[in-house]
Amino acid sequence: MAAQRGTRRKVLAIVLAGGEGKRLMPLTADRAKPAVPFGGIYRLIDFALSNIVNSGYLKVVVLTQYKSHSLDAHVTKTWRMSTLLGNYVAPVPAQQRLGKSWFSGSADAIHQSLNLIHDERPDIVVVVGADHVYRMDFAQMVEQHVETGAACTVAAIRQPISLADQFGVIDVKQDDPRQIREFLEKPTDPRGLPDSPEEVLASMGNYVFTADALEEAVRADAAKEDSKHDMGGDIVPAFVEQGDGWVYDFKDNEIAGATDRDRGYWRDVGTIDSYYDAHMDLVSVHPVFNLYNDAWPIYTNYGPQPPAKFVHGSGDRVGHAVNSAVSPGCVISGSTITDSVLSPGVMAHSFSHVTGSVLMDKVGIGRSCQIHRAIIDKGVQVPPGVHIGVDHDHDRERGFTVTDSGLVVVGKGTVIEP
Ligand code: ADQ
Repeated sequence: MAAQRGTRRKVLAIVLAGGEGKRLMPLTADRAKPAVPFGGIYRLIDFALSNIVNSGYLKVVVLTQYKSHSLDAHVTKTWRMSTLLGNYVAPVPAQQRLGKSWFSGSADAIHQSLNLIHDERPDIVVVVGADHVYRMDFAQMVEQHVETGAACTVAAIRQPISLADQFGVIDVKQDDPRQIREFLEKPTDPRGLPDSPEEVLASMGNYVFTADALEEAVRADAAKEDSKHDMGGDIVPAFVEQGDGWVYDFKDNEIAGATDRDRGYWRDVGTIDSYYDAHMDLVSVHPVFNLYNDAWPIYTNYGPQPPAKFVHGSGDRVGHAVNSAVSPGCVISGSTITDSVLSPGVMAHSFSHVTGSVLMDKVGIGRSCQIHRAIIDKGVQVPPGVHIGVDHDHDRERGFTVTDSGLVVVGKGTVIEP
């Protein structure tokens, strides 16, 4: 089976994990975007890495750059594999550089790491981003890449035209919809699809390359002074110009155990709003994204934790949670949690209500608190009686981030006055 899926070719996977994630501030104030916690027990990068490993690719390098300490720690702790069979998931920091500068863009990150490709001598290189929530079998994309004889294949999904300026937008050839006619990185004036004017075909930031072609392309790009050395902005358009850019349509990707609801699910969690919405996709009664599909597991590591516990609190109030994901190590004592995602070690006390919120590791909620549509970062302690997300002016006065849509983010290290 594995050989029929194109995996007989030697494949190296490269994860681009250097993104700064400015639009996720303050969650990225002291961690790289791929290390941002997600879904209670995961980090964003766990989705890309789980997809790679479940696709059968076990030689993986993770190119890191910005504030990479917690990312390195997570990758090393969670993803260390037996080297007996020559398998590895290796974080490679930006220090391994050719010139004086740090990586300037994702293509430069690959250029500076060409020695890794030389060491491994793969036929095919799969390059993926590290900040999306989805399941994808890359072996099916590699199979198409080999079948078409492409040098560069780009995974694509339809997205609303209003989001086109966040994506690489693909226009395909009329006579062969698998060939890219034009690739525009983050266009401000995009054209809709002929059969659906309100949508564009967007690059998912996942690519398959023939190894030699990738090396040649990043070398040529490195020599260009006017290049931003960006995979989406420079490398893919260069392949398209040569008539060698192909599309892999994500809707053709079949995942074992997928449900009708979560088939084809893909979320770019680049902004606070999309990060929050992707959490809400997890906790609805019939989840839009189903974490419970053990045919395609999402792997992670959160250390030893006791089971979550729900207990009577003061005044015999019943501690309970509904439409919520509650991680191990949480204690819900006499408080009510609804439509929320709790990371390990959250402690919530009596008479408190938490609704539509994301609470990260070891957040403490004192007695009689009201927390509404809030994202509270690791370790923040909310003193008794405090309201968050109830009065946005007051939230801003206390230094919390409030988005246009009314989400409140309380960053790591915030001290909240009682
Ligand atoms: P963006 O995500 O905006 O668009 P970019 O910021 O380059 O592009 O990030 C792509 C990936 O590379 C991310 O996973 C990021 O963490 C990583 N990265 C960025 N700079 C890096 C560096 N110097 N070293 C290592 N890793 C780095 C991209 C594509 C679009 C596509 C969207 C899909 O450019 O065409 O539509 O992804 O979300």
